[in-house]
Amino acid sequence: MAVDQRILLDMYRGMLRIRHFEEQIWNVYSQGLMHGLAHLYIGQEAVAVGVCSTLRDDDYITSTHRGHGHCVAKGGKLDAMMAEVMGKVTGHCRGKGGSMHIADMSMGILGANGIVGGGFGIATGAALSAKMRKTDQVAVCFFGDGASNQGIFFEVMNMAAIWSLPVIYVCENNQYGEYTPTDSVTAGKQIADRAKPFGIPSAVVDGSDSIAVYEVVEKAVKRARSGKGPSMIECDTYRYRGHHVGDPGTAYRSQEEIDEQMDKDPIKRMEQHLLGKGDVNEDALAEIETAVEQEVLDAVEAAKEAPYPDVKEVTEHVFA
Ligand SMILES: Cc1ncc(C[n+]2csc(CCOP(=O)(O)OP(=O)(O)O)c2C)c(N)n1
Ligand SMILES: [Mg+2]
Repeated sequence: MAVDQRILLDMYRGMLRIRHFEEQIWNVYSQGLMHGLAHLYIGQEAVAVGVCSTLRDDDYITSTHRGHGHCVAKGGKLDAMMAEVMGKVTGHCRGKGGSMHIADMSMGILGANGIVGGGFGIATGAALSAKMRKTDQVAVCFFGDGASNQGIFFEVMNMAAIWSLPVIYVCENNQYGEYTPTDSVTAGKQIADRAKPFGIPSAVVDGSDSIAVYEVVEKAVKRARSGKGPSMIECDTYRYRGHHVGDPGTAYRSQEEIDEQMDKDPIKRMEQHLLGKGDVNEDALAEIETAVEQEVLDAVEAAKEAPYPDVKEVTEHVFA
C-alpha cells in the first residue's frame, strides 16, 4: 500500500530539519561557539526519518556518535538540542551531555553514544524490558558499519533471537568507519547477512530513499510489536561531510565518488517524488523549507542567549 501523503510530507520536513540543523552546527562550530567536535549526519537523513516515522512516541531508540539526525527524527526539540551541543543549561541534558550524549527518556531517546557499538546492549535491554513489562513497545538500535565489527553485536543478536525480543537493528552503512573504507575491514558481502545464522530476518535497503526505508522498517516494527521477534535492516547510505567537523573528508575519498553519491540526495529525491505525484507544488515545498530554516535559526539564537549550567550542579544527574 502506498505511504500516506501526510507521512511523506512529514518525512520531507523531517529531513530538512536535520539538514538545516546540521548546517547550523557547522556554523556554530566554525564560530567557536561549541566545545569539542560534532559528527555531521548530512546525506543520511532518509534513514533517520524513514525509521522514526514508523515509531510511536513511547518506542525506544539508541543512537550513535553521529546521532543528531536520529534524535531530531524521534522528537528531540531543535532548541534543546542546539543548546545541548553548545553546553547550555536549556539543553536536553542541561548542557552536560553535549553532541555525543543527547538523551531524553520522555521521548524514548535512550541516548546518543560516544562508544561505537554502545547502543547494542541498551536497545536490546530496553526490548527485554518492554517484553517483561508486557507493553508492545519496540526498540530500534541505530549503528554504523564500523560498529558491526564489535563483538557485542553478535551477543545481542543471539539473545534477541532466543528471547524473541522486539528490537530492530538498523545498520547505516555509509561506506566508511572514520577514514577507512568499510570493505577493507569488514568481512562478508553484506552486513545484513550477519543476522542469518541467528535466524533473524534481514533486508538491505537504499538508505537515500526514505520511502523504501519506511516500508521495510514498518514491516519489522509490526513483526516486533506482535511478538515475532527481532529484525535487522542494512541501509546503504553516505555521509557528505568528513568523519567529524574537523575532517574535510576528501583525503580518503575522491571528489568523483562524493559527487556521485550526492546525486542521490535523499531530500531532492523526496522533492521529485512529491512534485511528480502532483499533489504539492514547488511553492508549498519552499514554504516548508523557509519555516524550517527559521525554526533552526531561532534555536541557534535561543541557545546563544541561554546560560551555561551552574558549576554547583556538576555532580548532579550523574548516575555512574
Ligand atoms: C569502542 C570505540 N572504539 C573506537 C572509537 C573511535 N571511533 C569513533 S567513530 C569510529 C568509527 C565508527 O564507524 P561507523 O560505526 O561506521 O560509524 P560512522 O562514523 O561511519 O557513522 C571510531 C572507530 C570509539 N569511539 N569507540
Ligand atoms: Mg560508517
